[in-house]
Amino acid sequence: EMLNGFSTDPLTLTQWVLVQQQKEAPHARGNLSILLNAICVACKFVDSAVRRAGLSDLLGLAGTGNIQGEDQKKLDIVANEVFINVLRRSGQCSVLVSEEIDDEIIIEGGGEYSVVFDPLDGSSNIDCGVSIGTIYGIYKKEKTEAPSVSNVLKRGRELVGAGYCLYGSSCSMVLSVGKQPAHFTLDPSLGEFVLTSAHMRVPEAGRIYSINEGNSSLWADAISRYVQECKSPSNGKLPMSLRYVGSMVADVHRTLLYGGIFMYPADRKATQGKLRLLYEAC
Ligand code: P6P
Repeated sequence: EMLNGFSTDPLTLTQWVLVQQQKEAPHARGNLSILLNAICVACKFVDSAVRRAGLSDLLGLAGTGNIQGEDQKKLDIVANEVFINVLRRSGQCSVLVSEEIDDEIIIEGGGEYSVVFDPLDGSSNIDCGVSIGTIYGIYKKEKTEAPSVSNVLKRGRELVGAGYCLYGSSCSMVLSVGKQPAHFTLDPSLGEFVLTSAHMRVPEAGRIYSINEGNSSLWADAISRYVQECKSPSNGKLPMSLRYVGSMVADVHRTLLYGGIFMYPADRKATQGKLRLLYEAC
């Protein structure tokens, strides 16, 4: 309900997680809720660092590289450290796997969850103020499983939770714990993510296609034919619009909200595609 532009029935992410978990798993001990709230706290810290980056010495390169062979930005390092520390302190994780570091982190005496995350995807866009994001996925370790990287080398269907946080014109958290994703928007004056859509569903049809046209000379013929159809529909319909930010979380979020298609197909340069299954397909 809205009254003079103010929601009179706000539901924060913290409350939603508790209500959702209570409904889904009434006998749960609340460990997943604690973990989800830790992820939420980490994202708020990263959002705060991203907003201040231009004003503090947080822009630019860190002078190091990551296992992906990418130059790390200072914010990459900050975001990675924040996630590792907040997740470790949550007491719910036994394995952390970050796109920014070479090996998995095993937490002795940790909890039953393993988290894979890209703490700051799209960081090549940081210095020009383009939206960037965090991507995460949560697996639950079987009681009999020893903590190891194999806890996260499972099918996506075995994820118990996954989502992303978009640091854009506003800060959006999109989160699923097995059902349709919910969308929360950070209210900076509250420091809380407030529910904006309880059941996100991509529109049936969309007028936007999203791909890096700069790679068109490298595409397989089928991709070229499909993109040509987007640009010049054989049924005489109006062409689709191209929108490509080059920051996956921004491109995916827009596609989820407005419809259409986002693609990063394998090509002669990236023969296995560029986006990493473990992190960017959560
Ligand atoms: P390209 C960012 O570096 C990223 O991993 C994704 O966020 C993004 O979708 C993709 O790479 C952009 O790649 O080759 O189009 O610059």
